[in-house]
Amino acid sequence: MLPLVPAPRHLTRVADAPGAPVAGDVVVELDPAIGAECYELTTAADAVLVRAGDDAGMLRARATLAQLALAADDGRYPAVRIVDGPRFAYRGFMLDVARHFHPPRTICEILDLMAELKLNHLHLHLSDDQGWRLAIDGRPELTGIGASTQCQGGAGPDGGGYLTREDYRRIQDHAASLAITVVPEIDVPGHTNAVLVSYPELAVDGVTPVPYEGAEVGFSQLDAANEETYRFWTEVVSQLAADTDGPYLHLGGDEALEMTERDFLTFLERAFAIVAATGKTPVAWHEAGRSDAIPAGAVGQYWNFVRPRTASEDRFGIDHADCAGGFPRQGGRLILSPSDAVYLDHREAEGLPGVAWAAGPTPLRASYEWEPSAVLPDVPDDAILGVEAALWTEYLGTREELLELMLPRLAAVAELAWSPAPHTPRRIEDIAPRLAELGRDWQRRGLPFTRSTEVDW
Ligand code: TNX
Repeated sequence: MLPLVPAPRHLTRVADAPGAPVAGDVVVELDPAIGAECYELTTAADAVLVRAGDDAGMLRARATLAQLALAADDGRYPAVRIVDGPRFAYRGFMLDVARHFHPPRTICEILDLMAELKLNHLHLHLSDDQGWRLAIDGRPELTGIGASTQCQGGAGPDGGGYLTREDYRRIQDHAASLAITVVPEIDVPGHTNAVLVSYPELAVDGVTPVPYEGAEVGFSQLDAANEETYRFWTEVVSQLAADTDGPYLHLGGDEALEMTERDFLTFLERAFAIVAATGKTPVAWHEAGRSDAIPAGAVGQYWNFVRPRTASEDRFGIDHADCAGGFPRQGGRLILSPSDAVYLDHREAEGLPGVAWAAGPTPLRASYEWEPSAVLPDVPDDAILGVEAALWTEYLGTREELLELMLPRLAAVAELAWSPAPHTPRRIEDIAPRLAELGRDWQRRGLPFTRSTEVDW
């Protein structure tokens, strides 16, 4: 056991260990010089000392203490001294509540799991062709007909659902208590069939489409030439910006595959500006990097492969690295979500649930053994804001289905986003014993997870 670091006099003593067994004191100190989300943790026979840069750092230390408690077999923490902090400022998880609606209690449970893994941004995909999921004042049809549908497939009840403004408030409050920022996404100009069903005047031909509950993408669009489209977008964005604590507002921008390039770029220029005018930082999927009107500081989210497909390799002739590069070239940054590594709706292996459109199944190994700084060689390291895993829910209708696909791969992604860049390539063997430890805890708690073959559970 290490000796307890002598406690400076200005420390506060709190009686309870943060959610873990310790016989003596937990001593905590905040010191901004330690850095955002950073902490120093010392455990000894009967006491714990935590020094943290901010409240988030305190919570990250608590997550580490909870993990140390898992490793302790005599009810005590092992003696350690840990000096720790994140590699990436943005470590995210995206949940699609549009294809299948998932209620606030599931979202809050996911927030708890994220905090255990030191993830700090929850991106909620709140609208898509199959449903609109957030109440907007003055736009009742969005949560009427627009929210009444969802994708077919997956277990769970039929029909959609949506978050009230109060639900959204409560989710953000719970997130804030865990030092997690919520990033809301309303996906435009494509992925908008549910909007067009609700407000057909926004469709190019003004014809009301039929509600859509399939799993295809790329067929819908808002009318870029209609002023009504921008009035709609301004109303939605104004409320969402006012209700959102965090700095980001995600506007989608992906897969508007039947829109002309001119309409796409016209729309994006206006949509970006409307978001920026609220003071929020716009975020968009990397196709939006084709725009030359990206506001300074905006963030792109890269979803193509760990090795970006070139124009000649891509089905639609898109040079994905070049597209994504539009953000850093205009003073913005990038979040990396390579689909063949961190799209967790992909099955881990043949025969398991999940899709496989990216590069076939996505084993645990593929989620862990990639290096963020190597994905887009032309993008400087300081333009990489972070990493985000994504869970699309075309076929995931229940909490159990979500968890089974999230775990254990989310833990592997969380570790690569937190830990320092390795000197040698990451190997799944390095993390496997720690995942097994988490797995024993998930099992005790009755959480569904995939028994990946790379881990000796
Ligand atoms: C791609 S890549 C999507 C989603 C789908 C997902 C299914 C991107 C930004 N969008 O619309 O749900 O694949 O894996």
